[in-house]
Amino acid sequence: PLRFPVAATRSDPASADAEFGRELLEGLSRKQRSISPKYFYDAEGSRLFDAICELPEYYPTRTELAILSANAADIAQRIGPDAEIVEFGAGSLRKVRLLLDALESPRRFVPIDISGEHLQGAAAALQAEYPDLPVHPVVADYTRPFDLPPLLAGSRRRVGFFPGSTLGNFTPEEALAFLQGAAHVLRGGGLLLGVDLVKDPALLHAAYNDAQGVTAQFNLNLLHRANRELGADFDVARGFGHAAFYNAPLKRIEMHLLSRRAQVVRLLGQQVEFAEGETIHTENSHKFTVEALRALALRAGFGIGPVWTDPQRLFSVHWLPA
Ligand code: AVI
Repeated sequence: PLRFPVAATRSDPASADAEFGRELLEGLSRKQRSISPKYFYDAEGSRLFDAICELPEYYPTRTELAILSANAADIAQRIGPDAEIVEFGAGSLRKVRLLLDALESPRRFVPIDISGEHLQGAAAALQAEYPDLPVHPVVADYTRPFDLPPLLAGSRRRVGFFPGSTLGNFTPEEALAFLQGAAHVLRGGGLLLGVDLVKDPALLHAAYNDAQGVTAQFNLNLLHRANRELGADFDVARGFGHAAFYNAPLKRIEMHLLSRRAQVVRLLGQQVEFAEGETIHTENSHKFTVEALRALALRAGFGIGPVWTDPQRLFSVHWLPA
């Protein structure tokens, strides 16, 4: 098996709970308290994220679907025949259907996701729709090393699919490391990468502060999760609120959980004091220019292929040969 990426510690879903507790305590002890956005995605968080994708304000999902559907033939030609498609952060598997339908002879589909329950359900539904396509789900945290199944006999190349601008949730260093690992395991194939573009901050603000408050629920679910899994006593209903804003110099949306009052939270035998207005930084969602994304891809060892965008240039899909 091929190890991805070529680095540090192993991913072990069995120890995920212990890791959440450890990382949360560690993150809460920093000056700017923070926690990795990967902990959003328990079963409830994955469900809430799917609901975000349907919101009128959240343009990335429908825009990327439109780009993929308008350019499916072109994209399929770049990918070529007999490829195995590896999807990173597979979620509900809606977008890959557009690819699979356009491809001449996909050999296998390997969806990778951190949320095991969600992945198994989505993969089983996809398998039922594509009975002749081998579907091989891998439950893993793809920010840590994990094993990819070896290519099947008759497969010619591996092609990565990383839609949704999830790359933007990494720090710039993590994004580079991820792309370097991807370029390594996808050598001879390529990566189809969807990233959100820099745009009018008002549109960005609305997308992360939706009128129905689903994004707020998604953000606050992290605290519910800590209460459920770690026995913490966050007062989610009254004690904390959702805050999201565009940080223009760093070209990113930041999401925070804001303490509405001075309070003490008990968590894993520790007491954590919050001042009124203090925040836990839960997510960055970086926005890219086409040029900046291409420069990053080049540094990571990819070549540069075509980019497809929508008429308003809200979102971009890149073909990066490896
Ligand atoms: C998964 N990821 C690309 C989403 C984003 O837009 O950064 C997560 C999200 N956060 C709030 N809304 C959606």
